[in-house]
Amino acid sequence: MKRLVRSAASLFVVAAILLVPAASIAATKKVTARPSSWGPARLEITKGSTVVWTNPSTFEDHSVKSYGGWRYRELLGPKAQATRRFREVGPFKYRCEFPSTLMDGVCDGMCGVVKVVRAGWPTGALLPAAA
Ligand SMILES: [Cu+2]
Repeated sequence: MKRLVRSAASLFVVAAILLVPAASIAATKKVTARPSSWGPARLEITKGSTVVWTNPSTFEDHSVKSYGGWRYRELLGPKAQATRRFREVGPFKYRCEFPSTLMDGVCDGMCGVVKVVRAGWPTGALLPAAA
């Protein structure tokens, strides 16, 4: 019985360690439209996280338009925001159409990328000790 309690307790510890990273890593990150760039232009998030693009301007229009193999387009009018949850791993490139240019797959101007990576162990995580 004592042995059963102990293994149940260690199972609980292992379950707690496995559950915490998944729950704590997916997050919501903000990207701000500046007059001619994104802040930050390069964002790394974990799979399942959400990006919120915001336009703080009261008079400028921006847009979030995908390129390079995925489809997304939202107009970001003054004070507007656009939200997307990223469920797949990969680089997701986008640009604002005012202003940026796209030539031969290369963006110049107001360009950004969301790099989505798999959720991993948080820094300093303790691995369960071998039995
Ligand atoms: Cu813009």
